[in-house]
Amino acid sequence: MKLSEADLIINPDGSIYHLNLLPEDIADTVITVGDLDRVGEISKHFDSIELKKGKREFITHTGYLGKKRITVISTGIGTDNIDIVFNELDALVNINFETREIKKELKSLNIIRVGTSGAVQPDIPMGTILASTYGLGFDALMHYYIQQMSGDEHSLLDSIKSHFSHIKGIHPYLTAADSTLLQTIGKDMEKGITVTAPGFYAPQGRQVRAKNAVPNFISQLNSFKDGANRITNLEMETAGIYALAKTLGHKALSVNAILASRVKFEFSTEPNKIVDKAIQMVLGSI
Ligand code: R1P
Repeated sequence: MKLSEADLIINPDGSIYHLNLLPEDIADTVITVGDLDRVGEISKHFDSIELKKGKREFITHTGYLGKKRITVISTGIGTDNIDIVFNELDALVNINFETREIKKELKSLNIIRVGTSGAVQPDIPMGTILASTYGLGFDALMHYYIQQMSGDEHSLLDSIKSHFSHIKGIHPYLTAADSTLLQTIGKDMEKGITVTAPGFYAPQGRQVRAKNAVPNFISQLNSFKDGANRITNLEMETAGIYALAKTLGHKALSVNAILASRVKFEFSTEPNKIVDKAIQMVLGSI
């Protein structure tokens, strides 16, 4: 089937619409970050950088760490941007841009998020590096896609839905991390379920001036338990990354640098050091 020019927009120079990248520009291992400035903080560790490109908030550096070719790309904030980045990364490897047809042999990328996050459990201090066992989406992205779920994901999601059933308008979705990436890159990291929120303030339980509709949000998150599974942290991309990666046949892991404790009302005075620790752990095991 030939994809139309409106469904898949290719720029006149042959690059994909938002990311401004050509198919040959990306490696099979991709690190995603929210913050544009973090792209350089990662690529400065590369032995060589082959390209730097960008458009809007989507900055890309591709290079080599030893013999391994790696792409680092910024997504900006939120699962709406994850929709763009993941569909366009997938198109770059799995669609023939000449014929606009889906390739017969599909490629599976290894995608690792290095992002920041706040802990919701009292025993997870600032400075922790946490690998998300599951991404739990409180946003709406995956209501627009057909998601294939495993039996384990279904039963954990059922238990989560009943815990949060009294909160109006929340229809969560859930996806597990890629088990190989979790056991390798995530090996020495704290683990837990990461909640992906559709905002930073009230959707993450922050009370500033606008009145929150959901009281005690953080204690509702940290009181959930199902066997060994508990909710450990909050951020804004992981659930979309896990769910879209799996839907498109890619492997994903989200690594969270814990900058804040939401139960102790603390924010780190040295956030860059914590992010750097996460970067070192990922690059050391990639
Ligand atoms: C909010 O400040 C942003 O920080 C976190 C959240 O997921 C959100 O994107 O991650 P990044 O530091 O990777 O952007």
